[in-house]
Amino acid sequence: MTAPREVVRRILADRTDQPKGTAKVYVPANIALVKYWGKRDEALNLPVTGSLSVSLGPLGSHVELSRAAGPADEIRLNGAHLPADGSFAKRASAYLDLFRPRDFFFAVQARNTVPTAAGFASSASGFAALAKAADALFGWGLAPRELSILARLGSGSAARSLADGFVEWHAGQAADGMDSYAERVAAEWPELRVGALVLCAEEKPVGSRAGMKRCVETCEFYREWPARVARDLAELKAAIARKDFAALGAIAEGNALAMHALMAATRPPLLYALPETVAAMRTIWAVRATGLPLWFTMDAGPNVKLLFEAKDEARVREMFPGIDVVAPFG
Ligand code: 2P0
Repeated sequence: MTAPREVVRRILADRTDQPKGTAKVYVPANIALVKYWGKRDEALNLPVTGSLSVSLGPLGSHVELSRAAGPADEIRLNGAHLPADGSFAKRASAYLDLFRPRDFFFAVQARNTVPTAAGFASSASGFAALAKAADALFGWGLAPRELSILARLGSGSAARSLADGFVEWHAGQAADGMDSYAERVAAEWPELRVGALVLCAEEKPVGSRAGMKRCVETCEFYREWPARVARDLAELKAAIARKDFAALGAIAEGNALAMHALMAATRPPLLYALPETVAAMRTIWAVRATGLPLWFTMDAGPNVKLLFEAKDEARVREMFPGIDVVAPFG
């Protein structure tokens, strides 16, 4: 097994580590249409399967990175100083350790435009922004593929947050993960809309990292998942290429429900849906039966992300007042 530090050493090769002032970057959050669920290597966040997401344009993470004055990392999130022993600061510092020069501490100012309670994950954009900011601060000039690999070492889904639009993360096969990176799918879809339906803003009892590990280890149907994902990925890419919204919606919704079926068959079971989640799904199915092309996807939590096209936005907002709507293609 290759250690994360060894991967970073291979990527950075003989690049310098002289910091240049302050680096300021932004990267979008992303939402998977075909999900990443299960790892073949936990240390390197190498996935069992590929996945395909859409980046959320203006919803994401701004990060400013520079050298800290004192002898410890200084991490601020949305203006507030984070205690060094908190879970977020510890995870960020452990990530920065992977490329920390000797006797060097980082000042990190992170600001999320993903509303924290909106049910869109911010860890993907957070770690992707840290990787991109480090590249800028040290002037490494990494290629997009190398940057995606570096981001993946922080959080798997971060590999997909370094490009706009549709992004495919290739699972890869190499033990060191050098072929496991994400890249943009060449397609535009200006009419596509993603709506966040927030049903519960509380922290979930089992995070996705622990949940996917438990699922791979105990769900007897997990062995069906790779073939399902391979089919969904092929069909989704074809649907994107011909701009077939009903197909995109059906594949994304079906893939999310298949992932949640695996979760339900995990021991002990993982059930992220709340009664409100089920009610929302039934409403979506009922209005779709009346002819409105509205679909959904869900991640490891109770909130629902609506998928629709711009022409239907007013009707969707009527049905679900208070949703946050994103146009991923501007
Ligand atoms: C996804 N999720 O494709 C899937 C769907 C959750 C459900 O990627 O352990 O936070 O850092 O690699 O990236 C969430 O998992 O997990 C996730 P790690 P990550 O968006």
